[in-house]
Amino acid sequence: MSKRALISVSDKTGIVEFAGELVKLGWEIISTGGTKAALDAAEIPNIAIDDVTGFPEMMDGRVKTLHPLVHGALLGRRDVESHLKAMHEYGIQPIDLVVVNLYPFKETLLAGGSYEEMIEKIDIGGPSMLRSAAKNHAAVTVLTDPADYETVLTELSNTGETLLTTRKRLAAKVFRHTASYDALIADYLGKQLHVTDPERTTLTYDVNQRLRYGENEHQAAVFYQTALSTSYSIAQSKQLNGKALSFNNIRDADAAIKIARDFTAAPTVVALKHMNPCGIGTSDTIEQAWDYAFEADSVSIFGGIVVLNREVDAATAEKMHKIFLEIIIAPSYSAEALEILTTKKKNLRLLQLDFAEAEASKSEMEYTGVLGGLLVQNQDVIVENPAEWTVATKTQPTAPQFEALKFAWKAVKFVKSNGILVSNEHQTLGVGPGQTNRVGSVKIALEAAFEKSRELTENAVLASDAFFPFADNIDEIAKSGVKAIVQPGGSVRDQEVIDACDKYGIAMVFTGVRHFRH
Ligand code: 93A
Repeated sequence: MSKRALISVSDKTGIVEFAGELVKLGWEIISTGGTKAALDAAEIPNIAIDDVTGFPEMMDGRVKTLHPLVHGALLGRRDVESHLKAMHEYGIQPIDLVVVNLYPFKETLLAGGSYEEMIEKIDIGGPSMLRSAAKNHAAVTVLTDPADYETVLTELSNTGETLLTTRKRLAAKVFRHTASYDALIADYLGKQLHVTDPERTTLTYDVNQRLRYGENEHQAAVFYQTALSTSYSIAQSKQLNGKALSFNNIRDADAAIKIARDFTAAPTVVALKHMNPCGIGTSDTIEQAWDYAFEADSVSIFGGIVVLNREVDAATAEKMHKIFLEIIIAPSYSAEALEILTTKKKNLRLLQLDFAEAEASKSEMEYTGVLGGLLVQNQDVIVENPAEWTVATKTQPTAPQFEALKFAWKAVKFVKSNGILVSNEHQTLGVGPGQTNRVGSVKIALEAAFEKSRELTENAVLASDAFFPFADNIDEIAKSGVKAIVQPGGSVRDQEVIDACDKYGIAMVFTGVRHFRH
């Protein structure tokens, strides 16, 4: 009796040629509807699945291969007497080779498939056959990928059988394939519910690119992207110029676009170095916003990452071209700006990023790796209403100071803890990130602000990402001349801190929300 192969493929690439060779080697072929049509058209003899099961394909194809005469033929052990007896008793003729690739779930999704279409693209019979065949790889060869057709044909024409090592390799490939297929369906269905539950973790990742190295040259690294990510991400941005992004570039660029996402109302420029903002400027024009962000810290911006939230015009491009920047990211560039930025700068990484889905990207989960596990949380995207802030001190902030406090509070959220930030209403003046005691961060931020302008104006204010544990911070701030502070409040020593502010005539506002960033 000739050996039997079952072929049921959505992607019909190379299938006619493969089946033709199998027939030449004396195999009998069983096929499902669409696959049969393709084989018939090429005049390759084959048996309809209906003729094997004795049932028609039914329910719009939902049930076509789910039958003991198929699964018994795949799962029955050829070395166990009772299995052979069952096959004989129920007229189950073994199937030794399966070629299946699944309904194109991902492709349909990327093409904008409706919910109803997606449900129909959940393949049930295909993965079942793949799993049955893969479990029984002691006897059955299973193919999901046209790239493996040739190897199998070569082995079959050499000895009439495939090698056990080949069958094992193909079986492992099947389970990888069905696992990622199911994970994608789980992600899709999870997203339908619009829940922001960290347990709704994304399960499917595709390699975006292999990186030259990780954080340092002796570390190997890969960049994975989630299969269903929004377009507002570094993974989905379009690179117009420059070298490939490095590991550190990707992290920094990601941090920078998260800052830009919170400043959409007015033209804004964010400059970032080593995960911390070094300058944020906002104004009526993108050129003025650049000037503010640059002046905020004209030293640190060297080799930095810059995100602009409006089209880059020629005048702004001209200014940016003068200094060394690692990456520029913007929604678009005028033709002239592009010309200016790429002239003599073939290494400058220019990225185009669509801001349309910036808001939607806030519902994505945030992941941090730890040894032996993964931490998953919502992003720090709480909506805050400054009208609900409370003034804790006797001194009230003036209207311009209040505007500056709003700006400083939006910006300090992105500074590594302990994070302190000094600003006016349109630009950062000094950033104090990541010190192990808060006074240290206060000193750094104030020193940077002084270096810039010697004397702080009435409207220079200070923000702290978490409460002040002691009044010593206020003594330090008072020396600088800063007259308004914003912080979450909530320390057991709040009263001491308030009293110190009152002593110096400093206004202090409590937001009630903390923004740690580790
Ligand atoms: O709808 S199904 O889940 N039910 C089945 O019984 C079944 N059997 C095979 N999908 C099923 N298939 C899938 O049909 C295969 O995985 C393959 O992707 C596709 C091939 O169909 P056709 O030969 O009609 O083009």
